[in-house]
Amino acid sequence: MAAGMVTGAVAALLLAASAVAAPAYGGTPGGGDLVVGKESRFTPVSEFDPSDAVTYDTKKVPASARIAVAQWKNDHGMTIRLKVKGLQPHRTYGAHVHTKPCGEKPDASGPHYQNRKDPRQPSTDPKYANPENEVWLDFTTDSDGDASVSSKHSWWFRQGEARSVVIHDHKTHTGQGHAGMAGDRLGCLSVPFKHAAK
Ligand SMILES: [Cu+2]
Repeated sequence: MAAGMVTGAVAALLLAASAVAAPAYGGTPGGGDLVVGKESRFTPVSEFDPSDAVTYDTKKVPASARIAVAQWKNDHGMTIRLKVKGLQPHRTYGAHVHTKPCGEKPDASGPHYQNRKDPRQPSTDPKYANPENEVWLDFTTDSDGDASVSSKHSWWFRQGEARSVVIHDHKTHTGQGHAGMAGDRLGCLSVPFKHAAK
């Protein structure tokens, strides 16, 4: 089951040490082994670099903001955590794991990763487009524009099919016909998520 936990203050503290990779991923949610950790500053599309986070809207996701994504392997499966720093304060954003890497165009990151794939794409059926079958990382920022959220799953990604985390304009919808939709794609970080490592 997916569980969203927002701990903005902790995110601010941990992300403050952004020059050093390790501290950003401390405080493992649920325990386990860190298998992927990536941290980056958002850069505008005009300076697009596949290794950095990109912002498609420098007002809602400022070019100075930061993002950190981590994946842990643990007894129940995996935990994905997203941390952001320096976004708009007291604002709710949608966020998900997507199937393709970020590109210069917001659509480059493709659809959401789904554990059980909806035969009908784009998927807006709540039976498939839900936070248990996909990885949803919606968050609300604190007064500094910081947030941290994690999502736990009993399954693992298929190899090469989970490639990015996308930040959207608003909270993710859940109703029939618009489930999984969260508005414009504001920013993106390509992440080399791991498949089941036995
Ligand atoms: Cu998305």
